[in-house]
Amino acid sequence: FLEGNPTVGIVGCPFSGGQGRTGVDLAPNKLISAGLVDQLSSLGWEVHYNSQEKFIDIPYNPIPASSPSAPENGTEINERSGKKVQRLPDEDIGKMKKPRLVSAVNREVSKEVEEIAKKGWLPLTLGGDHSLAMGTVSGTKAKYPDACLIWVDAHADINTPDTTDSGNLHGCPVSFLLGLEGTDVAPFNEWLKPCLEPEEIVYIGLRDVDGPEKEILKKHGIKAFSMHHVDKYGIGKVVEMALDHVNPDRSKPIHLSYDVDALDPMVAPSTGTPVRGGLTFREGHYITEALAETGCLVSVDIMEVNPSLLDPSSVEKTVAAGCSLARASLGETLL
Ligand code: NNH
Ligand code: MN
Ligand code: MN
Ligand code: MN
Repeated sequence: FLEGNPTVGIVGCPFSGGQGRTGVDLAPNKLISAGLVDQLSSLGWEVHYNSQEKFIDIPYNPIPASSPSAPENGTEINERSGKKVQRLPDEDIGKMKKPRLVSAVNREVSKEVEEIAKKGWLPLTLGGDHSLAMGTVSGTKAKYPDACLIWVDAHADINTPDTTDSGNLHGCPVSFLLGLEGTDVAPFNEWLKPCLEPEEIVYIGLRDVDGPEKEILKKHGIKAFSMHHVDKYGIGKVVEMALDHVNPDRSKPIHLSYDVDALDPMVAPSTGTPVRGGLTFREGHYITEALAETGCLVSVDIMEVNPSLLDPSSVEKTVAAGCSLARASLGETLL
């Protein structure tokens, strides 16, 4: 599906507004500092890398209005970009936290991913938290309307604004992409149109799914392979069954959205919501290798690395895992 020389457009998204912990916004720079650009070039890819500024300067408040560092008139200097930015208020809407910020950032991400995909390149989005998949998947779908989605995660991220307990939008992107009941809300409905059908998504790695999410999966007949299935069938069979479900002829473009918390916390400890009993290093990488092997991968997300959590060796492990998942997705281990 890609055109010309194999080219990857890296979209670094230093964004943490879809959940409660800071630090996940540091991941793109960490992954890049770890040498990802050179690593992908060595695999024979032409690599383009965005400036992250446009995401940093979006004018909703990562700093709470009550913060002493927010001056009277609401303007402040953004530490990251050095630019003066106006902070607009971003009150909860219903249970949703930071809805305007999450929406505005994803709108930019969606445009950028769409633009890269339309050049015939592969967008590789480095999160940031997983709310960013609203942008990445809708951007991919704008170029490839028949793309299927493989969601690798401990969580289903399919809460709606009504079912979410936490109010964190990183737990909700899939419901918005599907257009489930309760997602046709401002500000998201100003730009994000439902673009995914229930039979176009498949999950791998689930082990921490909320009650209402289980109901939604059942109601819409959404295919999910949990860790129980990985144990029962082995990862090789699980990936084959997953592909048979969303891409039986291996003829459709594939978007891979990879939350590193799918990996066991021993493999990827520095992430916001680790859950025991996850994918081994090999199982986690096997998925990316098998997808690379199909030749159908057109877009990849690496999400939820949080370099501010735990000790330096945990951070290094997690960043290294993020880089190697990206490399394996782009064919590193194919012979
Ligand atoms: N299901 C929970 C929620 O809606 C947790 C989601 N957390 C994640 N998802 N890390 O990948 O908030
Ligand atoms: Mn996730
Ligand atoms: Mn997760
Ligand atoms: Mn429909």
